[in-house]
Amino acid sequence: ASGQRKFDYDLVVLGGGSGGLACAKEAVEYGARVLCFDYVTPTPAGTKWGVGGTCVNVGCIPKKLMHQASLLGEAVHEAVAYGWNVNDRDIKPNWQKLVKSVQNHIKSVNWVTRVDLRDKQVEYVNSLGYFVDAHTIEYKTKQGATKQLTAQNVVVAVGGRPRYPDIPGAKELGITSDDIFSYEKDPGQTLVVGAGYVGLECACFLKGLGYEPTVMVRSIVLRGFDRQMSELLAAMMTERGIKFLHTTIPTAVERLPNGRLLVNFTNTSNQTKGSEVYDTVLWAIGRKGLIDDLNLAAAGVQTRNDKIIVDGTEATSVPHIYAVGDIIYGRPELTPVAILAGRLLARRLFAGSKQLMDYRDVATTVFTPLEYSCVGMSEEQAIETLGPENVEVFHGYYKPTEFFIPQKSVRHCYLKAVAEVGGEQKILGLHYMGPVAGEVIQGFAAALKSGLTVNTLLNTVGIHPTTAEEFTRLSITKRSGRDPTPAS
Ligand code: FAD
Ligand code: NA7
Repeated sequence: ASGQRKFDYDLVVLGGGSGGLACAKEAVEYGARVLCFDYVTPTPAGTKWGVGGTCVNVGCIPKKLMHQASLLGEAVHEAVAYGWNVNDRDIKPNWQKLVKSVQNHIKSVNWVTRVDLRDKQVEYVNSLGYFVDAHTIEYKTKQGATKQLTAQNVVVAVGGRPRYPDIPGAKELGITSDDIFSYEKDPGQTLVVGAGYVGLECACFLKGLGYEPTVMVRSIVLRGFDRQMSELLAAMMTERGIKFLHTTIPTAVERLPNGRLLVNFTNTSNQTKGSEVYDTVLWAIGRKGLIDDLNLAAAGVQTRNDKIIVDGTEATSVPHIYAVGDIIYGRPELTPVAILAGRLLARRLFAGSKQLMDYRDVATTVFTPLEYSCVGMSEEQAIETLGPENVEVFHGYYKPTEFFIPQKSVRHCYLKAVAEVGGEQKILGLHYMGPVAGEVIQGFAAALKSGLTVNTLLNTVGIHPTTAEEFTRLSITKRSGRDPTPAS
């Protein structure tokens, strides 16, 4: 009944990132008429990028490529121990060349995304969309005209952007993860402010590429993650030569006549003031949800802090307006979470599905040189939920076979399983620090979601020689007090 349609579109998606694109593309599969807005406001340093959102342009993808570049630098040195004849021992990366390769890949993904949208007949508008009322979205065309369109359903998937501290020089002189992956200058000596996973990952790939990063930590590293694993990770980073300024906050940044950046800071534990000179200052102090441009009040959508409140169906306070991805209050900020939530929402809206997004037990990885991956509860969460007497922790250090020949430090390869004490000893959380952690934990995440127990884990025959097999031979409990370090 096309002539009778009340709205221009069945679905308008605000934000063409991981969640928005997944939702839009799934919705057209079921015959919905879909339009997707995506617009990137340039950073204070002037960086901008194409369609696809954070993950593709300034998140997961360039981060993983730079992580890989840094691991390869390490591998070249190890290759010598393995008998490779590497003639030029002064092995150095070329930052500009790396950035170009990374950006070329991103541009190809932008291109494929646009072609995909065209093929699937998702209408794409490269403008900032905002509400006029609960069913009407307004935007400006490239020519400056103001246009409006109506939608039966709206999905807000606008994601977030890095925060800047409110101190002199922050925006003018500092950069963020939005700039670093396309940064034209060698970053040089870099101060990374913030010790969440973004800050640690950036510091690690910079170190691997030969720069001298310092991480400024306001309170603790990796708030929200398992404490023991986080401390182990920081110790591993320190051992690799990454400097930490603990309990320190920046107070001002100024440019010196020689072009370098003078950062003033205060150590909050003893109130001493200090300063240091760097080539680059990278803010990694968390992200802000992009609600300011949306005019949400006109639609009646409720927010908390800078995020949108949704129920178990991703519906906001206005029933036909939904939100998915990083913009949702209180959910994991990860690409696969945004994608699955977007896809399931489209199926519920247009294919009669009832399946809800399950935000529990989402696995994640911190891409530091020895990677850290986990799924389920941290040791602290388990103890808080069940009480210390009801939690058993199996743990062990291990030596990856491939570490022996280059005589790599094995002290930080560690894993643990957090389990219930009684009954079938259900596993509540798995934590792993070592090579290719994400690849190791992904399969175990499916097992954990299926109700994995200690018995099943220990009855699983490992694949030898891998690092993942260590999970099948965890025998030492923390409670036993036995040394979890292997004998040789
Ligand atoms: P986004 O992907 O941010 O997309 C939102 C889009 O909407 C953006 O393009 C934005 O410009 C646009 N937009 C905003 N407002 C409007 C508007 N009013 N109108 C039109 N368009 C608008 N996740 C992982 O799973 N693994 C990782 O390894 C990982 N690494 C990361 C590394 C970094 C450095 C960062 C910053 C993030 C990383 N993430 C990672 C997180 C991941 O990128 C996000 O969780 C994911 O991109 C969120 O998707 P989204 O759809 O919610 O939003
Ligand atoms: P996070 O995980 O929010 O981490 C931000 C880090 O920056 C954290 O260590 C904070 O310390 C620190 N921080 C925050 N504000 C400041 C100021 N003003 N000065 C100095 N240091 C500060 O953000 P990420 O960008 O790493 O990750 C983004 C999201 O992805 C995150 O929300 C996760 O859910 C997933 P604190 O511990 O608060 O003292």
